[in-house]
Amino acid sequence: MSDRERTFVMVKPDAFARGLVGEVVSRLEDRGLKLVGIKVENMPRERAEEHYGEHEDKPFYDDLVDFITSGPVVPMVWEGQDATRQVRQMIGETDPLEAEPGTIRGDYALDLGRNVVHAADHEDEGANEREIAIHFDDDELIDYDQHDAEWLY
Ligand code: RTP
Ligand code: MG
Repeated sequence: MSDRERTFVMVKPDAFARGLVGEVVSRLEDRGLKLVGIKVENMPRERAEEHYGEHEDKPFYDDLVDFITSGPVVPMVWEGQDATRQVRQMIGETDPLEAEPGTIRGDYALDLGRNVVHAADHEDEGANEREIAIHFDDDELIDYDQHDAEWLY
């Protein structure tokens, strides 16, 4: 399908600490998205600065980098039709007070900083390629047929 795409998503340290990794993964699986890359790590500060480079001049930038490097994160790559827009919609607004109940942030986020999950911005054309390349080597992303599971049964 021509409009299948890969999108970058990451469980933030607040959600990792609260045991919400499975919840986030489960919601994306339930939506029919295909997991092609996942790891757990303490993000090096240099990479966090690159990841949030677009916010370098914002007053909250230092706090943002401090937060994202404060504990383990789970960077992931998910694939699907219009995956970037789907995921952004599922995540909800940045500020949990604005995020609709039923979205991941609307159901779990504590405040603007501790908002559970990051996802590439669908309005930012190159965001996915850039963020995937920042966090994953090519050989960490795998190819497989999502529905080719007859051997299971
Ligand atoms: P993210 O990049 O983390 O997925 O979040 P987002 O696209 O929904 O929001 P973005 O504008 O990219 O902001 C990145 C993160 O910075 C924090 N933030 N703080 N104090 C503030 O006014 C403020 N604004 C944004 C949030 O934690 C947001 O997720
Ligand atoms: Mg953003």
